Amino acid sequence: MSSVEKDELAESGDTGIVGPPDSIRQLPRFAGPSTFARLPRLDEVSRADVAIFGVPFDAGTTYRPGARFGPEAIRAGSKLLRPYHLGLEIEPWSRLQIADAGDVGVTPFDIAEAVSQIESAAQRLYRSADRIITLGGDHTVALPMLRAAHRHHGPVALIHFDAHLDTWDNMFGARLTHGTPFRRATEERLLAVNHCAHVGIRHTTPAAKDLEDDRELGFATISTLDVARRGIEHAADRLRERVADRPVYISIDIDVLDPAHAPATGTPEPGGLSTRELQLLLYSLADLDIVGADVVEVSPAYDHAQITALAAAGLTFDLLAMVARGR
Ligand SMILES: [Mn+2]
Repeated sequence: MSSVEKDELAESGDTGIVGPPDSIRQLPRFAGPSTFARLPRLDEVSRADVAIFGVPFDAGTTYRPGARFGPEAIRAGSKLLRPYHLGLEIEPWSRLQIADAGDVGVTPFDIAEAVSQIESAAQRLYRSADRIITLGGDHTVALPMLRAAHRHHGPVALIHFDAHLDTWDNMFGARLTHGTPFRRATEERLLAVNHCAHVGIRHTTPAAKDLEDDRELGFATISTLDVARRGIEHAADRLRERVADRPVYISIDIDVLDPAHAPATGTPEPGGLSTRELQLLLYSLADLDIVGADVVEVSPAYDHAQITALAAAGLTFDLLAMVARGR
């Protein structure tokens, strides 16, 4: 079968699933409306197995702002994504109806109000989509998304890829910030306690006690150095053991990657994972029951040649392929 025929098959099979337009005879990849991977908008299909959901919010940021432009940057970085995932040997959008739900309307001025707007919009979105993959936005947005995921799927085992713990109690007295979502999620019992883990923690943190506090909340930590010293499969085994057969929510802060692989982010830390290391780790987790995910903290004003946007879009595609594999 030629690649052109294969492309067409993915886009209009007997399944009724709607995919992207034909990039070779209909509409080139750099043209047309900007949905994720040129997929249909949610209002163009009756319902979706997975909805892509933009949350352009960054008022919870402590250092570099700009992640409110993350969703549009990730969509722009997604235009070259082709149907077949070579690593996981699957075509996500001929298996699943995937659609772009657009961006939530969210205030840039009031964090509490924004969090509640995001939560309500996600609740509404679950009426027409089983699973949501969120494009951030700063990491604050994980809290309302976890609230909505909890209502829909029950307590989830969180696998959190990040350079930072994001379980601090407050920042400048504020309890809703991009450094606190997983402390709030734990307090609100949204997570399957003792089945969650951080991956990629590294370099500096305000105090040694942060790790102790984090352990008391019920998290395990696999640092970047752990991955480097003991290997990716070891990390994957620990994570699979940790979450067992529970529904999994994957949160990817793009700063888990080294600044060489993702320079455009709010709080960059040297010594991170490469994009390829993170992909290998994700592919080893593809058999998990992934019920939700987010890719956050892309701040495109600091990007060069779309390095970060391409990584974030590629990781979003990896997540879609993982969901397709798990079903
Ligand atoms: Mn984070």
